[in-house]
Amino acid sequence: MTTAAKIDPIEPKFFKDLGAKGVKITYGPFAIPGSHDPETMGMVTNHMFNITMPCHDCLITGWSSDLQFVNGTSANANNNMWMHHTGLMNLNRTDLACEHWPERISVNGNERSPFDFTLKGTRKAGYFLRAGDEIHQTLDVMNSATTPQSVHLVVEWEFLPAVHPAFDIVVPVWLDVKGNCLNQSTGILPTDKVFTAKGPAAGWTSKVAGDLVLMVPHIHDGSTKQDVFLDGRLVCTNVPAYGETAEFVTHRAAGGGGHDHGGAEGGHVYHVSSVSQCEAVGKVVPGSRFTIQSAYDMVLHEGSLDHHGEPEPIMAIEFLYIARPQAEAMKDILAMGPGDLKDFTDQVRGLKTPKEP
Ligand SMILES: [Cu+2]
Repeated sequence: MTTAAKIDPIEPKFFKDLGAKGVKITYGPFAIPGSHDPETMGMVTNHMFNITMPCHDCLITGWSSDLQFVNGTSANANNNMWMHHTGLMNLNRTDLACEHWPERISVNGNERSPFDFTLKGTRKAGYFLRAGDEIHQTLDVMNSATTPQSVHLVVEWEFLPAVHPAFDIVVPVWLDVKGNCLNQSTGILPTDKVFTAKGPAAGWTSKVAGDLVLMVPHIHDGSTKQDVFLDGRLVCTNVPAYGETAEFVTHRAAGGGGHDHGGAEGGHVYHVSSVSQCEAVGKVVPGSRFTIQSAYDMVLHEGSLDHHGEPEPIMAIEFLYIARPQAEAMKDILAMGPGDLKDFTDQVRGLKTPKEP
């Protein structure tokens, strides 16, 4: 499916002196049925192939994503629209953590984490987008209202239109408590309230060298903190904030159910509104081993319910962004073939038995 997109120039924030540009790309619209729709229950997954990107043969230096109603106002939990998940993959490359899959570039949820590989213009690093690369975007939207609502996904991209020789090339790594190919059990039951989910002890071991410039987590409501270890040493703790603005606060309806993320009592429910990131974490060398653990407390912070009103499975993902020396990174990237998208999607949908990584 090709999705219509509208492109508007915006002012770049960083590296204007090096010719950086900004664009706002509006994807959609996406019509989401109401929560009483028997087929979808208001949860729709959109798979967008070969999405409109800001540039090609260029460096993507950062982006931020928002869900907006078609009139341009913000669509968020307070008006029953959830950017439940959005994920980017490069179909023309293979993944560093799960090598038969396409390269997973990022994952995000309603926390709407920004991505900035330049650390506010202090670090020359960007993601190389090659001419011909096809970027696949998954967008899960959840409508917890009983009436249908239509939204756009609005992404503000920042980029250098050509590959600047002074920039390192950022490569993404998906670290997950479930394992490198999502194939380990966390041992966490939906009824567990307070727990620490631990990823496999083997973790992910790097074959490349570079600087770990940025770490961006994705967790769900109930998270209290997520820790990442390098060779057994704690190098990053991500802490979520809840309900920082009214957009991220919902009200429990008496006897509410469905998507309302609440029980029978009245009151406010505070949802994850941002999660702290880790920057300029340090050097990565071949053999560097990363492991992850993620703490949840559903007593302190009410967990999310799925569209059947059941406790939603937790997630505990950390994206590692490693800035590699340009020549080495380019050589590896140009040698990569496409990944197996079907293998990835079949596993995410639970249609197949996982392969070992
Ligand atoms: Cu998630």
